[in-house]
Amino acid sequence: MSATVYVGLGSNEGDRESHLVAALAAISCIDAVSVLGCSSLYDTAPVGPAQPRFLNAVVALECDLTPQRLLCILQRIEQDLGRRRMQRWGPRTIDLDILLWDEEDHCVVADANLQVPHLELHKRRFALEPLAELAPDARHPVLGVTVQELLAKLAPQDVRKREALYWPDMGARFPVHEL
Ligand code: A4P
Ligand code: MG
Repeated sequence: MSATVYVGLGSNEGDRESHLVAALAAISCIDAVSVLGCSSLYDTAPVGPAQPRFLNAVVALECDLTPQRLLCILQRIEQDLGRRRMQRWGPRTIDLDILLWDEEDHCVVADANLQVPHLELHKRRFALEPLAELAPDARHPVLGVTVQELLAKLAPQDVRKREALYWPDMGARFPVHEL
């Protein structure tokens, strides 16, 4: 059964926008996945250890894969784009996180290597702000509140919308959740 899946993208090494665009291009080539929408780009202060600022975005996907299969493919894309896993939460060319899985059977995943919703999602303005562009009314299946309700409760964080050079402008046209 097809699911609507929200994936967070982050980069804080090298040409950050090019890494996000390359990841989006690779995601759009995955069999059984189609891209429904992209948020704007956000320039964000790092959460966790001191490191360069991130560029973050969220994409909405229609996906006929299992969560584990999608994770495996996203990790392969991270590797192909030069991601080296050295320090947890450390600088990276690209990080791809499955944020929400909007489908009856899989909306909560609690495997050793995969937790969906992403365990930090509700604390992170750098993920929730772009997600709210695409799916303000999507409900966090564990906390039982919507994305915009989570955002309303969150303390301010340094998250600034940024003009895109190459990243597509697909978010403003529709909230994906209403499709
Ligand atoms: N994993 C479990 N659940 C998921 C999921 N829902 N999506 C596992 C993707 N992966 C998931 O991730 C470690 C392991 O998480 C994976 O092997 C996978 O099995 P990783 O990408 O290897 O390492 P990481 O990203 O350094 O660790 P982690 O815990 O995933 O960190 P996060 O949550 O990705 O946070 N500040 C700003 N402003 N913007 C950012 O994008 N990102 C991080 C990293 C920290 N601070 C940031 C940002
Ligand atoms: Mg990660």
